[in-house]
This record gives sequence, C-alpha cells and structure tokens, in this order.
Amino acid sequence: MENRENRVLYVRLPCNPIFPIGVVYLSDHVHKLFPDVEQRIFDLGAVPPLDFAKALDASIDEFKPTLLVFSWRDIQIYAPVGGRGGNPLQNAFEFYYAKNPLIKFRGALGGLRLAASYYTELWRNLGLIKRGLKRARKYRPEARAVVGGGAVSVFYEQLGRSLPTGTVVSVGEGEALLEKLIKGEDLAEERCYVVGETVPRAKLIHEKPANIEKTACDYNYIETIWPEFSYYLQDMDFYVGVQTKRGCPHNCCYCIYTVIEGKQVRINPADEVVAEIRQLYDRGIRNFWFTDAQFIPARKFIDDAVELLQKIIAAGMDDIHWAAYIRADNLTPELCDLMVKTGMNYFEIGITSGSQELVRKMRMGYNLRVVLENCRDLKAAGYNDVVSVNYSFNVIDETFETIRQTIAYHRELERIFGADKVEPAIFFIGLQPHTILEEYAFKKEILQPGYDPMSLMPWTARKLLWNPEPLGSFFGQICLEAWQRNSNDFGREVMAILEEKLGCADLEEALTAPVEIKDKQLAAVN
Ligand code: B12
Ligand code: SF4
Repeated sequence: MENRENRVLYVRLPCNPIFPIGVVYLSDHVHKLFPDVEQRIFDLGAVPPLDFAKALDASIDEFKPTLLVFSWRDIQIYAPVGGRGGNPLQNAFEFYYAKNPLIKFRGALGGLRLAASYYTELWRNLGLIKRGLKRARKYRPEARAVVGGGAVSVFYEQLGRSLPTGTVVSVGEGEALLEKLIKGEDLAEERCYVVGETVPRAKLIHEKPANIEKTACDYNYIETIWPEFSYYLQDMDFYVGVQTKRGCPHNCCYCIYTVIEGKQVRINPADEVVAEIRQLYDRGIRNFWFTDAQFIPARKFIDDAVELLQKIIAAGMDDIHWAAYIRADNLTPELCDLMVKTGMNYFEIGITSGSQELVRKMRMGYNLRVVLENCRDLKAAGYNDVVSVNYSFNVIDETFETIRQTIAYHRELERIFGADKVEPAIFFIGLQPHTILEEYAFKKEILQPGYDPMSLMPWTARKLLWNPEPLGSFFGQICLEAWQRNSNDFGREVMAILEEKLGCADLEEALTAPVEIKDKQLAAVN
C-alpha cells in the first residue's frame, strides 16, 4: 500500500521556456496509480532568475512536500546558436583558433564569461536542490529528494558527488522509480543510486527502461496541480511537447539517446496520443513537438506513424502544426502526404554528413540516396516549410573529399526544397559519456578514462568539443570566417566558404560508399 502521507512536489529546475513535459508525464503517471497522493508542479522555467530561491521557498512553505522530485533538463551548451551565456561555439573557436590576438582575446573573454555562466548555473541548480530539501525538512523531517531528467541521465555519475547524502539519482524514465518511492519499496532494481549509500552500478545507463504503456496525459488533472500551466498557453507560437514513442534502435556513434531511452522502441497507442493532443487543442494549443528521439526510428514503425497521423486527421484537428526529429530514410509517399496534411511545418534531419562513406563509419545506418528520394516525395506532397539539416563535421575520418561530398549533398537538398528552406545547422559534436565515440576517444588516447565530461576547463573542453586535428584548425578558420562574414547565417556561410575553398564533389560520389573491410575502427570499438 502506498504511504498516504506522500506529498510530491515536482520542481523543474531553471531552463529556457521549453514545456516541462517530463514532470507533467511523471505526475500524471503517479496520479493514475495513486489518486490520493497530493501533488504539485513548480516550474522554475517560468520564474525570473532573481526570484528562483524566493519562489522555491514559497512553494515549499505552502505545499510542505515529503518527496521533492527535481527535474533537470539540460546542462551541455555547445551549440552554434546563442546560448544562455553567449554563443559557446564561437567563443571556443575564437579562443582556440583565431590568429588575430585581439579576436583570440575576445574568445578567451567570451569563454571565461561562458564558463562562469555554466558553473554558476550548475552550482545554482545544485544549491536549489540543497536549499529545497533543507526547507522541506523544516516541515517534514523525513522529506527526501530525487533528481532526474535529461541532464541527470547524461551526467548521473558526476552529479551525485555534489548532492546531499540520501538523494536518489535517477537515470532515464522516472515512472517506475517514483512508483517504488511512493510505495516505500526497495530501489535496488531501479535505474538509480542513492548518494552516500549506494554507488552507480557499472553500465547502469545501459539497463533497459521499464516497459510501461503510456496513456493520454490527463490535463484536467494537471491544471489542478500546476497553477502556472497557463504560462505556456499564452504564447501561441509555443511548441508543446507530446511524446508518441520512446526508444531508438540505432547506434550512431556520438548519440546517447539510444542509451537513455533504450534501443527497444515502445509505441504510445495512437488513440492515447490523439486524446492527449485533443486536450491541449481544446485549450488553444496548435503547435506540437513530438518529443521522440526519432519520430520514425525505423521502417517498421512507418505504419505506427501513418496510423497516428490518420487519426489526427480523423479527429478533425486540421489547423495544427507539428515538428519533430525525422529520420528521412523512413518515409513513404503516403506518409509524406500525411505529414503535409497534418501540418508538419518544421523538421530536423540529423544526417551529420553528406558523405555515405562517413555516415557508414559513424554507424548511423542511413542510406543517403534513400533520404534524397524521400525528400523529393515530401516536396511533391506539398511540403514548403523549413528543414533543418544537422551536420557535424570532423567526427571521424573527415577529408577534403568527404567535405566536398557533403557540399554536393547539401546543394541537392537545396535543389529539392529551395535554398531558403534548407537550413544547415553546423554542430560540432559535444562528446558525451557512454557513447561509442567516447570509447573511440579512449582507444585513440584523445581522452583518458576518469576524465570529467562536465568540465569546461579549456584543456578538457577542447577535447570534448570534438574537432580533432589534422582538420580541426582548418574548420576553426572556416567557422571564424563565417561568423565574420555573417553570424546571423552561420550555417550557410560555412557551406559557402567550404565550397569556395574546396569545390563540390559529384553527387554520385557522395552517395557511394566504397566497401572497406580493414577500416572498421568504430565497429571494432564496440
Ligand atoms: C525533444 C528534445 C528537444 C526539443 C524539445 C522540443 C519541445 N518543445 O519539447 C528541442 C529540439 C527544442 C531541443 C532543444 C535542446 N536540447 Co534537447 N532533447 C530532446 C530529447 C530528444 C527529448 C526530450 C523529451 O522531451 N523527452 C520526452 C520527455 C517525456 O522526457 P523527459 O523530459 O526526459 O522526462 C523523462 C525522464 O527524463 C525522467 N525524468 C525527468 N525529470 C525527472 C525527475 C526525476 C526525479 C526522475 C526520477 C525522473 C525524471 O522521467 C520523464 C518521463 O519518463 C532529449 C533526448 C532524449 N532522448 O531524452 C534531448 C535533450 C533533453 N536535449 C538536450 C540539449 C542539450 C538541448 C539543447 C540545450 C541543445 C543545444 N545545445 O542547443 C537545446 C535547447 C533546449 C533549451 N532548454 O533551450 C540534452 C540535455 C542533456 C545535456 N547534454 O545537457 C538531451 C538529453 C540530449 C542529449 N543527450 O544531449 N531538445
Ligand atoms: S537515429 Fe538519432 S536518436 Fe537514434 S541513435 Fe541515431 S542520432 Fe541517436
């Protein structure tokens, strides 16, 4: 039997205003199992920074929780866009690669500012967890803290060191863990550890998530426990998260999603997803982000996507828009048609490189030729909105030839969708723990086991922001020039400069990967 005294407070730690779907789903799940348990959602994403501590105190004083569920979404900030402390990639590259001492100095200053803001956020969040727990214990000495969310799943080993003894640190989905915490059951089988009491098991992150079938989130209930819900209803441009499945079966060398969510894809029943969208729709929401690691993870899930989109149409919600991460190798003309009809108006394809040879080496399982064919189908179906194409240069074995191939590929995508519709998002991989790329870095002695993946100290950050020599400095210079020419259109500038310097390959070369038997470096790592 559950302990009826449980009072659960969900604290979403400060974050850019992204809908806090994680805590919404957790509280919905708990409510369905334990309708008598009192719950409250408190979202620091909707509070101005100067008020964080005060607002947290007030929420605890009012609710007097026995269980504090802290949800921490993101920590890592390497991105080509302006982050919370400036443009991290630009600062880092100016510092590492600029020849002009003034620009180098500016990069160093920017890097310092960024490091300061990174560590301030880190310490601030850890401080909020400690503060919240201490305050809750004034009212309920038995109060306990549990932390989880995307950031904790990636850095669970490191974060535990700075958290109060007794804090439960959770990896991946939290539904099953919260169930046990509420029932007061033993946590030994869960993907978690308790600070000061247990240590994370080896390969904890590789353990399978619990197989729970998701039902439509009950927003009538959610709005009763979340007074600030309306904050997300006000801005009609906002994309509210809806999950349609969990898990990704692929093995892309740098990706940790497949580890966090597991390789087994678990589909949320289409009727339940539609029922959830309907509740948001009735509250005025028209923009949805399908938060799946991949909306169509493999061909065998095409039918599920078709079923969902058909049901959205049947439900008469014909004025919505949606966006998602899409593996564009898994489309059919029917699915393309449905995507357009249901209002998909943005998607991201993470092909990483336009060279089939590299895509294979990175173990991404993409057939680039099929991606192009499917994109043509999507265009023919009437897709006229933006597609963001994520490229990460210099992951492994990049050469001038493979760069030329990526340009050829990108230009072909532009021919299909229109140059103004294809946005090249140039990322450099932020190396993450528990990935195949991390093992590769150990093997190549670029990193030593025991390194701190959360460190932003220049000597570590330089390795974690993956851009190894011999091409590292070359890309550094290209990016610096691109920012100088037009920092508002960084991705397109990078492509243009690369093409000016190196030219463009024949598309057929990009699409053909020579079969290599001896060069299986990444495969060997696994
Ligand atoms: C969809 C997605 C996006 C979308 C979000 C769209 C939207 N409107 O919601 C977009 C593209 C906008 C996006 C952007 C970014 N993202 Co993102 N994103 C994801 C993704 C794929 C899914 C997140 C999600 O919503 N899942 C569904 C919900 C239900 O799950 P959830 O919130 O994680 O909650 C579950 C569990 O985490 C857990 N849980 C959550 N809280 C708690 C608390 C406790 C106590 C417990 C026990 C459990 C628990 O239980 C929940 C239910 O099962 C994840 C990767 C992944 N597969 O998880 C990355 C991820 C969250 N993103 C990440 C990052 C870094 C970003 C960016 C900052 C990238 C960048 N540098 O620009 C940006 C900006 C975000 C911002 N705050 O401004 C990282 C965060 C970790 C990190 N490395 O720091 C992740 C984990 C990817 C990664 N491995 O790097 N993202
Ligand atoms: S397909 Fe996407 S989510 Fe899946 S492993 Fe590859 S990069 Fe990760």
